[in-house]
Amino acid sequence: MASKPDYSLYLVTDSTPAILGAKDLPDVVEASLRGGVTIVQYRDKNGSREHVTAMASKLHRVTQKYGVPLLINDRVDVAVEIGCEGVHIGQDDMELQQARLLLGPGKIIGATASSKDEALRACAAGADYLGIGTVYATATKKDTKSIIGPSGVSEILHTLHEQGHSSTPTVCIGGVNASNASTVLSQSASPQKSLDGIAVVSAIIAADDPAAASRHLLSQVICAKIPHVIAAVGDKTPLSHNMTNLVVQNFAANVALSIGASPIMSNYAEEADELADLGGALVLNMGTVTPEGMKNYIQALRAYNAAERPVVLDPVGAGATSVRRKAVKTLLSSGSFTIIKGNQSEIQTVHGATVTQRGVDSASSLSIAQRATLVKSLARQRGCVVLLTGPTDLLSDGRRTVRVDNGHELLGMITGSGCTLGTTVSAMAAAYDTDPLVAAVAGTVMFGIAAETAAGRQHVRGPGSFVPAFLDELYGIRKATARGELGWLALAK
Ligand code: 3NM
Ligand code: MG
Repeated sequence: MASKPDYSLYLVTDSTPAILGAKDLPDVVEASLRGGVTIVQYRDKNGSREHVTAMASKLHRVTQKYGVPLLINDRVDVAVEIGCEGVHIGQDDMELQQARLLLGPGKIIGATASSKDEALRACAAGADYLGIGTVYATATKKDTKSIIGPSGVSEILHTLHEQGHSSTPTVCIGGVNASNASTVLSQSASPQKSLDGIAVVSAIIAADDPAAASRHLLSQVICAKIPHVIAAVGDKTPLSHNMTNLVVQNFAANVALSIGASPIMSNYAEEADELADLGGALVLNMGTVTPEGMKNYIQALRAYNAAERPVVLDPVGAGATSVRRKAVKTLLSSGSFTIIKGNQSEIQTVHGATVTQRGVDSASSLSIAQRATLVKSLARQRGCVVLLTGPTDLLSDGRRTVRVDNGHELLGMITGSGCTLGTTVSAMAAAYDTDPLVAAVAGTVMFGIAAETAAGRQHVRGPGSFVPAFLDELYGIRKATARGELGWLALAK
């Protein structure tokens, strides 16, 4: 678990009957992990050392299966004994530095902060992240110091930014649930610093269906990050280097400009080394495959991989011919991709190229659940984000799987809408390179909402008038977001 922890959806456990009920804690934790929980804290204030150690080992086996860190509340000795990923220390618990000595430098140590002073002290003592709260009054923890609300969270975030701790991850805790998660995330955020995620106990542990509750909370966290991604594109004007087919070059460049990116349509890979150093992203669009084109793709892929910049693969028509199937295999074995985007048959082909025994049936129409399994499986195999487009778009990084229901059928009646979505997510991934899944979701949601809004304009009568209206709406969303107006986000499905 060398990669940076993801604090998007932080589950804190509770074993008391009032919250856990008659359920089995490891079962509940496993269900929550299936639903997308990204980090788990085992919290048991009353259990004996034997019980806590045994349960911690059990939970660790579960979290390891999902590649998610397990932290232990307070009991540093237990964390040391079972070798889990870290601890969470409250203000009344063992000193942070002492915990660091016992755990060593590689482990995660989080701290609770209910005020600016506590937050700054914890940062100075070397906390890896902060749990900020109590946001809302909660029956789960009755001895909370103060209820600070979203405005209190916002003040602490502001102080952290001012005092040079912008990079310390933060979650908020206390009474956070599906009905207020979006509110606390948006109301506490500023362009300088926003929460990395939410920490919850009862919203998941006491839920009838912990997996569904987790999925719902996770989509709210991801949704709340969308404006930051879109704003980052506007601020950074990232290069979107497209190696794409002639049919869509013009449209893709216009889409890139509308969302605030800087397009370059260059199919000549000799330029790729220099372009890769400009901090942008590459789109490899297989729309027209030729032997010469493949050489260029591979050279550019290697240049962007070497520069550690995002690469989007758009395997257009991947299953259509043996030439394209072979091209996909060659590209997959020539480097790594950040995002693979395609329709169902393209993604099935890419998946088949990886696991070989699968046949390709472009006519088969998978259910949403089957498509979710497909994107997750391919994302795991390739270690990247997979975006499967359709009336419902499905995205996964292998751990978190998200559906997006925005879009409009007119997108299917114009040329290059899929290709330009590739361009869009490349710009998002370039500007927001800490989390390519969130970047891809942001691009997909922005694209879909722009299409819906454009299609609803009075002057739009069909595909012809739709295209310019669509560009206008992409531009409109970007401008509104830069002004902090997020009404459009309410349309996200
Ligand atoms: N710490 P629920 S509030 C464990 O404010 C904990 O530091 C808090 O439970 C703090 O999500 C809390 O059920 C309990 O409200 C949060
Ligand atoms: Mg504590």
